[in-house]
Amino acid sequence: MTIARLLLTLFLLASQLPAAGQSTAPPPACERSPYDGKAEAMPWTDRAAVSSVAARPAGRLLLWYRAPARDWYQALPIGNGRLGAMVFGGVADELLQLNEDTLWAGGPKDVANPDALKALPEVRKLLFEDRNVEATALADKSMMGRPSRIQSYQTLGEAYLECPGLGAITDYVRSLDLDTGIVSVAYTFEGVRYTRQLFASAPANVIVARFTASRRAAISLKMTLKRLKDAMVAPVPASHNAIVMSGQVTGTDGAKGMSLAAAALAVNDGGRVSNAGGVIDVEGANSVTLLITGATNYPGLGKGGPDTSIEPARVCAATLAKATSRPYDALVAAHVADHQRYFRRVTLTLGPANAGAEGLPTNERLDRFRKGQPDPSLAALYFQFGRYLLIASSRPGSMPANLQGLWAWKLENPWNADFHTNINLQMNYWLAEPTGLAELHVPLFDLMDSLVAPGGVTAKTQYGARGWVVHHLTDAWGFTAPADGVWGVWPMGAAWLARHPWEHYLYSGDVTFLRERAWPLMRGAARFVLDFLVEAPAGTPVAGRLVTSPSHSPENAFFMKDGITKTMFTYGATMDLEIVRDLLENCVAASRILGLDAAFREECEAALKRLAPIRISPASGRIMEWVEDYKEVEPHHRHTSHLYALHPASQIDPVRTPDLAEAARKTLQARGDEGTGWSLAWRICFWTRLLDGEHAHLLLTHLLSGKTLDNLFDTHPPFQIDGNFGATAAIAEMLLQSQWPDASTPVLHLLPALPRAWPMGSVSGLRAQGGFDVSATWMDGALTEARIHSARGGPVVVVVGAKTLRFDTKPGQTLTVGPDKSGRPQRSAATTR
Ligand code: FUC
Repeated sequence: MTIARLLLTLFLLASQLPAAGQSTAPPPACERSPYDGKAEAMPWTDRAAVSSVAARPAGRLLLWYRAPARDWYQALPIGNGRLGAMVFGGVADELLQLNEDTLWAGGPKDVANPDALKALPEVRKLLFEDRNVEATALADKSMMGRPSRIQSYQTLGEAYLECPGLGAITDYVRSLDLDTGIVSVAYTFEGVRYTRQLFASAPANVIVARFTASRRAAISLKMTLKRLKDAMVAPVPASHNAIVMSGQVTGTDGAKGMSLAAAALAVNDGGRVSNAGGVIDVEGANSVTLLITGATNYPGLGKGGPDTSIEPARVCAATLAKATSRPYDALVAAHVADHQRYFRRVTLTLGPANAGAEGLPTNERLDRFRKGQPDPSLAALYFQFGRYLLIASSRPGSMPANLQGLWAWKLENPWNADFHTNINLQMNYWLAEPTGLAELHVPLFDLMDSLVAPGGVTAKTQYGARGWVVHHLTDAWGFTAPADGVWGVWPMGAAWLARHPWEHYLYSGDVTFLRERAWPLMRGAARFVLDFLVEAPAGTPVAGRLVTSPSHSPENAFFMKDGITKTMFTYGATMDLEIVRDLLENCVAASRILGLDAAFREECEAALKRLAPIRISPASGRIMEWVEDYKEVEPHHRHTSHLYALHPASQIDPVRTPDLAEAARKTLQARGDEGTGWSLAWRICFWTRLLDGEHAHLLLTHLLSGKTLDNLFDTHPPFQIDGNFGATAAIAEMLLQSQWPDASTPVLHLLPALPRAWPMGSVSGLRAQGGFDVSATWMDGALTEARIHSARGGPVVVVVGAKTLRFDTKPGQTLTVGPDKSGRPQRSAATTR
């Protein structure tokens, strides 16, 4: 090297060093401030210098990376339905952002607005007279909930960890194995291979973090718990190895809410552990298992305000004591068995395989996909990730999955990470039945049960109606009134939700469930609707027919006939009419099956005869979104509410209603192929129902390349989990659709929307309405064999390509449907499994 070169190199090196007195290195993790929630993605810096060319770890269904997460959107989620963590995977500085799914600010309140009932006739009159602006002002003044805002779901806090690692780190790898529900981190430092395994155990109710190393006595770490406000950490009295963080939340309104606690305990093999100052300090251990848990004094859905008899710190202590009594091997074995009980019900391979892509770290694989490289198995991974997320965020007894599942790092999260009921909450559960996770649907029914009483008060107070109502959002405290703005005056939330327990019945055929849980929910939602419907007066386009009023097509605005005035407020928006039809038809079917409530059934039937129909615009050939053929303010609006009839309901389909299906296609074409994450997921479902696998796949490609973060979370933006769940359901529907419309003969459509991009593949364990379990393989875009297991027996129609096959099944029987010599499917002998 010449002297000049040497000088230049020295200069360049020096210019990269911090100036004297100025340090750019972040402090060690335990000394950092807790997060203030301001930065968009919760950044994180690991002091270790990581470089890695590590090979892909073993495991078929992996998200994996060669560097620690630099922000929350790269961190990996674990959860047991109740407790969740985002694992950053730092070497010297590790961060676990923690959640407990009941941790909401606020409390129960009677929020119904008594002025609404008086204003209702006037609001309706104004809307029927096309005086929408005046109607908006009056509704804004007299119909909004009191208050009209809810409080946020909040983070539990963070666990900060420090480990040795200030030096060169090689062969770093972190991964999430969807099949085991375990996040692993491994790296080499000073000749020692360090490994961590982290998981959220449902059986033990704790988050487990296990630290091991290739050399004895090599594990040293420090760990503490923090929260931006409302909580303090301390050592657990009379313990040397446990810490507890306790506090009480405050809302944005300053009101004190529920109490919370998080606690951690270290179980070491060798070395020493202490807990001075609320920091767990482990030195020279052979291995360490950290157990972390959290609790609140939330009393349960629908059970009033915080329960002062519950002491969250004590609950945490009891949980940790129980978990500590089990050796690590037993904890991990119980977790894996519990996770796989759900996860392994469905397998999916989509080909052709792309070994190059599959061997890449997930972020690089996504980058390649964004550049247009085909990668069918990325869609299969995304599908299984969606199932993983539901298993991790919605378990029997837990809260339902909210807008972020249960992973949220702020005190005030986007849209409060609430339960949005004008699409998002419902979308979260579209995958539950078809992808073999029916039990995980139950938290939604628990939430619905808890809304019947407050929703009944709102129905009576605001509309003088029977039954129960929910508007466009709810929270952990039974909020059911209109929220946020006049677009919140949309009393169709309960009516839409009522589709869910009905579908749970359709998939299982469980009449006891239908009678005991579904029917009361459906009937109550329908009673509200029956009382809410009004006859459209003379002079309106649907004069003499029943319509909803007031009404919105969530959350789209239109120009009034003057072409200038913008409004969202109306009567009889098409989506409402479709939801009402769906609910009343389902109630008629359910009451017949149950042999119950004949008088009520007749009421439903009478209303159905008078309900305003879905209409096709003579001008555009599209499904009309409103009662008049108004022009949308945003033609590409993210909601496509007026296609509810196509999906999730089954009022429109290409075979039975070809004209409406064609109008739906035109509607979708006009809405375009761009949208938020969840919006694309819904559009994939629509195209799938139109049996257009190519268009469905195009939008799935947009979702994966444009609305998917490095950790495969869906982004609105920001992160919103509905898109993950909705697209998972859509992929299932590309492979299998089932309808049991009149609850007599289920119809199963095999490979209804298979795109050319997936010419070969196999799926097992998908569920179909009528109690069927379906597996299929295909090659060159055509079915090679399907096995259809019937749990309940009974007739079934199977559609494959152009063929329609009819079978009578016995309970427990498996049908095999395969191709004949010409490659077309035919019926073969029914066999018993
Ligand atoms: C609906 C959507 C928004 C967002 C919010 C949580 O209101 O219109 O895009 O997803 O829910």
